[in-house]
Amino acid sequence: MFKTFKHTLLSLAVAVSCTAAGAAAAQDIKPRLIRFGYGLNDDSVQGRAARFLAEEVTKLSDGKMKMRTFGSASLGSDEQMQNALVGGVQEMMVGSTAPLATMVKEFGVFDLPFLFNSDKEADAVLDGPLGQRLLEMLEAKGLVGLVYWENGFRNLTNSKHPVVKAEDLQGIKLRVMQNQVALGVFNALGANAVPMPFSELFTALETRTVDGQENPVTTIQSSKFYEVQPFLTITRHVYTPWVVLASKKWWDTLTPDEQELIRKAAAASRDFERKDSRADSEKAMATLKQNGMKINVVSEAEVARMREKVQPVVDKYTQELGPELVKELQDEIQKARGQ
Ligand code: TK8
Repeated sequence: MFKTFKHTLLSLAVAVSCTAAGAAAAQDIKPRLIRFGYGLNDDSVQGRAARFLAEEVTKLSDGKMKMRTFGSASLGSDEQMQNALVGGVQEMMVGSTAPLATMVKEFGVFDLPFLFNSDKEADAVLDGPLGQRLLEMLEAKGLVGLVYWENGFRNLTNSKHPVVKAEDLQGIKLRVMQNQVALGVFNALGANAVPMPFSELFTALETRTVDGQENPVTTIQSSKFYEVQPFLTITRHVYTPWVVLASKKWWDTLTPDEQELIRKAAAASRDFERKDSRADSEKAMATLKQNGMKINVVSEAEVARMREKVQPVVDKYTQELGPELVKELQDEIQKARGQ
């Protein structure tokens, strides 16, 4: 009897160690091709981070999973790619939060002006419970939100004259991102706001279909807007995040190991991208100056006047987006500010 017991124990131990070794050696990862699209050109923060992400996926999967990156909106504008992901005809992308607001209106909170003061505050809110909850809201719409990259604090450029005060925006045809909040805010500031996909923007500026636009300095530099926009006003009016997205239809076909791998690679890309974006901002400012842009920084007193001007539309959109959500966002920013 003792012998049988010992034998049973032994075979149990063998069985347990076999399963453990098997799971560690061969994760459930299949050969996959992932198409990853983005709107900026290859030589941009987005391009560099996309290549980093692709390499990370290769590394973690021992080359089984391959990511092909497509820049310059060659797979479509942010909106078009979002739809392709929902339809399951494209696997992944990165794009701004603004056009996501047409699917999950709450993403419009990031277009409310003058909320964040620093990238530290933005990181804390985005990586905190509120940012994560917004990502989860995408699932019901057919998208998996993985991580936030930094697009950054937006500034104004135009081809007419320096913008020193809000009144200088009067009559300026200004391209804005495609959602109600962005449109309402810039109209309230006195501009003539024109919603348009980013992919059409350079040509629109060049042909003077629009007079101006707003984007972080990294994008103004990498998209060469300085060639067609002599005036830059540092306003930092909005902090726009980018979201790395996967098609839910496609995501559901992945094994848990594959999903975890993509999540891990995405988290690494976020850290890489934010660091790169912040370093690149300083370089971009220098390049813009060298290329002859006339740069002014809007004064604090003027920001206060702009805030006053937009307050009625901020109140209106706060009601539409959800007063509790906006309050929570403001509280989280305050908390991050105190730390
Ligand atoms: C790139 C856009 C861009 C955004 C915009 O596809 O639309 O102005 O700032 O980064 O997402």
